[in-house]
Formats: sequence, structure tokens, C-alpha cells
Amino acid sequence: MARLNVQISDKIEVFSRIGVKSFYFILTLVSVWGLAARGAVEEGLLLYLDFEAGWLERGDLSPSRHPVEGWGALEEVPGPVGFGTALELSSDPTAVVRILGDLGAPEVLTIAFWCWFGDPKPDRWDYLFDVRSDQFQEAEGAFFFGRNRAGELRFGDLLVPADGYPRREWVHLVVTVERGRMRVTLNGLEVAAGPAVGTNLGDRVRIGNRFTEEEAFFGRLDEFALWNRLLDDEELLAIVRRPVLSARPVRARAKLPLLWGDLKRGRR
Ligand SMILES: [Ca+2]
Repeated sequence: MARLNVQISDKIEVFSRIGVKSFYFILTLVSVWGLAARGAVEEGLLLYLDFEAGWLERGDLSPSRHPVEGWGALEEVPGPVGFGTALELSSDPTAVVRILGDLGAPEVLTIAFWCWFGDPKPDRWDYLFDVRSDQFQEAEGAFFFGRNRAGELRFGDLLVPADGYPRREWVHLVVTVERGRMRVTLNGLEVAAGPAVGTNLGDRVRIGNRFTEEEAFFGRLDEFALWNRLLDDEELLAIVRRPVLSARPVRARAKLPLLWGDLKRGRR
């Protein structure tokens, strides 16, 4: 009986060891998977602004942690859902976000953000971002993304016609530059492609205005992020479904519920 007890207790011990080991093994796998998923999006992330409460003090949330400066009557407005608050720029033409820090000249570039286009004011340009300066222009590799007097989006020589993008609703905009070619996608659909602009960002990055800071974007921005690499489809899906660097899920009435995925599958 004593021997049997030993055998049973041995088996229980062996089983419990395997159980505990399996538990820790699964826990490790889940942790590694979680870190890998988060690490993947963080890889090459040069800039990230979530425009949540205290964003100006917290600055850039990417690993680079660039300080950020705001100018003019910047006003946070409630985002429709899911991504908390957004940055409203249309009330002050001098509103701007300046990035204080050198973002370099990456060979590959992805810029992604949520955007709410208001109707442009007649005879006025407005700007989503600009990396030019008085001394540093497009010939030296700087660029801008703006909207001209005709309401067309302009990025380098690329033009998106005035009726080629949605107004007064949130859209996810991705701009990529690589190997001499650049693309603009709205809600996962390519709307423009052509020869690349330069990608010299330096310390001149301004978001929501022209470098002269007098022609603010007539609309709202949220979740502004910039990488020195291309993102794959899985990563792009992840950043339309949740904030770039947070596990906080999008609530039911998301800015763009599943639209990206539907577009990818060609159902729309
Ligand atoms: Ca936000």
C-alpha cells in the first residue's frame, strides 16, 4: 500500500509538474506573442501623437520621445468614438503642432493618421503636415501634404481630386514613400501613386499647418504616427482597430468599423 501511495503521489507530482510547466509555457507564449505584437508596431516608429488629454505635456509617445510644442488656440474635441479625443484645427489658422527633435531622413516612410476633412474655405490652402522651412524646400528633400484652393489634396506632384475623398466623416489616411515611389491610401484604398518626394524630415516637422503657420488644416486629426518602414496589412488593420500604442480596444461604434477589412476583401 505504501508503494502504491508513492507511485500515485509520484504520478500526481509528475502530472502537476507537467501541468504547472504547461501553464507557464502557455503563459510565456501568450506574453511573448503580446510583446511581439506590440513590439512589431513599435518597430521603426519615429513619432506618435494620440491627442488624448495631456498630449502636449506627454509629447511624442514613440520610443524617440520627441518633445512637442503647440501654438495658437489648439482645442481638443471629443472624437466620435473609440479613439478618445482628437485635435480640432479649423478654429484657428495659426494652430499647429511642432515636433522638437530631429527625425532624420528615413529611406522608407509611412505616415498614418485619422483625418476628418471639413469643407475647405474658398481661396485658401490648408495643410495636414509640412517639413519645409524658409531655408529648406522641396529641392532639398522636404515635402508637404496640403489641400489647394480647388479642394484637391496635394502631396508632392500627386493630386487627389476634390471629390476623391470623403468630407465630414473620419477616414484613415496612409502615406508611404519607398524606392522612388509613393502612395496615398484612404480607408485602405489607393487614391494616388507616383514618383516619390524626398523624405528629409529633420527638425522641421509641423503637423496641422504650413511651415509659415498661417494656414491650418480645416478639420481634425487623430492618432498621428510615422514609421521609417512599411507596415504590413496586419499592422495596418491593427492600427485602424485600436490606438497605435495601446491595448485599449475600439468601442462598438468605431470610427471605421471593419471598413478596411471589407475593402481588402473587395466587398465594397
Ligand atoms: Ca485620440
